Amino acid sequence: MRIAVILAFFIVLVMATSVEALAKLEVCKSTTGSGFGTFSFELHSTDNTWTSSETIDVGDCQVFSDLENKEYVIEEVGIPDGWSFDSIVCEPSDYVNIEGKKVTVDLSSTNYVKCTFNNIINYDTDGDGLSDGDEIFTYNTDPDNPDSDGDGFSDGEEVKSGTDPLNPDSYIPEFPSIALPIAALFGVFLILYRRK
Ligand SMILES: [Ca+2]
Ligand SMILES: [Ca+2]
Ligand SMILES: [Ca+2]
Repeated sequence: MRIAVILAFFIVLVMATSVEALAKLEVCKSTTGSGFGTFSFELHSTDNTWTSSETIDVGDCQVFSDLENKEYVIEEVGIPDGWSFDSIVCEPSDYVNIEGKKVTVDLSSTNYVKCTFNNIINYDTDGDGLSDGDEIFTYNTDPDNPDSDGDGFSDGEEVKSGTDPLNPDSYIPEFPSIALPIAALFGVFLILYRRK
């Protein structure tokens, strides 16, 4: 009788340990530079028995729980205008393989991995040398107009030279760029004239 009880105990123990624990995957969205945006992700197990697609807003996380202990791929597929991809950081980092905008996570060795996809706001729509994000959030200039104050100098040039890109009375002095070559030419002519 006692042997049967011990045997039953071991059978139950073996059955309990052979049941795989379910795993959890957390995908988070961080950014460099403030702004709003909704980013799209495609997820699937490498054997394609499980697939999902999600959109995640800036600053949010999405948890996928009750996953089988196998390998999963997460890929950022939709990046809104004005943003570009920056990096992926996963914790723990031992069970992941990052390739560009895609990460393969091995949930057969661990039950939980959190991956944070970082995007950077840096698209320069009007080509003035300032990113849309910098124009909107830092300089208050127009991301669709290379010369917001219409003074003939681009927003990028003005920021670089320290003049106000929103004030047409604040512009880059033309004296050094034009006066110096004219003075040099004048000097050359004067020398040539005196030699005659
Ligand atoms: Ca710009
Ligand atoms: Ca601009
Ligand atoms: Ca300007």
